[in-house]
Amino acid sequence: MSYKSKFHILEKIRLASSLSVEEYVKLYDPTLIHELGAIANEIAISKHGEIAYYVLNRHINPTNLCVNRCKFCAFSRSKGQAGAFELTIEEIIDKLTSSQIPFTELHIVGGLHPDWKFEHYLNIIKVVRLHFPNIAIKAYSAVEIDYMSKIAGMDIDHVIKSLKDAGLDMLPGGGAEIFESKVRDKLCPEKISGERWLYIMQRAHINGILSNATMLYGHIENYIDRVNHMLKIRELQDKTGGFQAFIPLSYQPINTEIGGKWTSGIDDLLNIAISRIILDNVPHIKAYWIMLGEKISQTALLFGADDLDGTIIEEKISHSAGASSSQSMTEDDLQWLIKKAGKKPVQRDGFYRIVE
Ligand code: V47
Ligand code: SF4
Repeated sequence: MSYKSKFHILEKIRLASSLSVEEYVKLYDPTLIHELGAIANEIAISKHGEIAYYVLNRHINPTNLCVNRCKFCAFSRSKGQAGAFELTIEEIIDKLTSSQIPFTELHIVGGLHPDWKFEHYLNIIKVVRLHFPNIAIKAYSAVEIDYMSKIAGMDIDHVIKSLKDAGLDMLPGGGAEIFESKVRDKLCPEKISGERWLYIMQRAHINGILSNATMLYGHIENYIDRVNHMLKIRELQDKTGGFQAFIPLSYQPINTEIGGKWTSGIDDLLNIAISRIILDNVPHIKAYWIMLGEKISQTALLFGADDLDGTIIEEKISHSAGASSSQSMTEDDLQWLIKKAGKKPVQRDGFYRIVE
């Protein structure tokens, strides 16, 4: 890109003007990383001051049995395959009650189990809520919600309302992958379409359930696919305002059917900065340290991210695919990473309320 055209595009971003898809795509240029990082950091500061959030949270996966077998997923198994697991509700509660960390947010996602009924998915939420009345329960991706509506023969609104009555607070942002159907058909042909994912999120927001949004990048997509993906999230956010955070998920290639390479640090940071710029209507950009690694996610706090996520405790999805980060971080570690990025660590709960 010529100096003139770089200058012109950066000037437009500084004036908070929207760019065309082609112009956003041009931002994926390593020579722009300093300027984009500085602009994205300014946007984050204008929204959150010098704060960077972390949360005491826990992940749990009730099962890795899945009737979809996405080609980037090293976590899922078919029935009878080595490594397949399904936790009983008692086992889930045992794991949760034996956690050392007093978590305020619980993240529950898993596979599309071939035999479980909707009532089982519902009971998991009911029993967890009974044992943990005060935590935020963030459970079931849009893909799981769609599956529940199929196995229960219920419409999406009915599924969401039943889960909400059982104690669900919000939906995680998984399953979005890349909306572009040409890519999606190659990555995960059995998965719901991008349009369906957006529809389910819209219904969740309308029914009072907030959610996150993700984008899986660094596999076979191109920059146009990434930009279009984020623009679709921005468009829905303009209508509902229901997305709390955007989380770019860097592809982990080990043990997957499509294989491929790890993302580069430069791509990770550019992507964080560009997402902060495009998604100016989404409050938070999460640098998910589990996938980005501790050092890149810390650096991302100066590139537009304002949330490191949390203690996690147990992570299976990206570690099945070779993630080399640890599975858990202490509160001290999270605070240290944030402070060393020159930001003020603030503990949040699932709704981004400050925990005193
Ligand atoms: O939907 C699967 C992704 C997602 C791989 O909402 C992979 O707060 C990288 O959505 N490499 C689940 N990614 C994780 C997720 C999430 C994580 C943390 C926080 C939140 C939130 C949501 O993981 C899946 C899929 O997109 N995934 N395989 C892989 N090999
Ligand atoms: Fe199943 Fe989700 Fe893995 Fe796809 S990404 S195979 S839907 S667990």
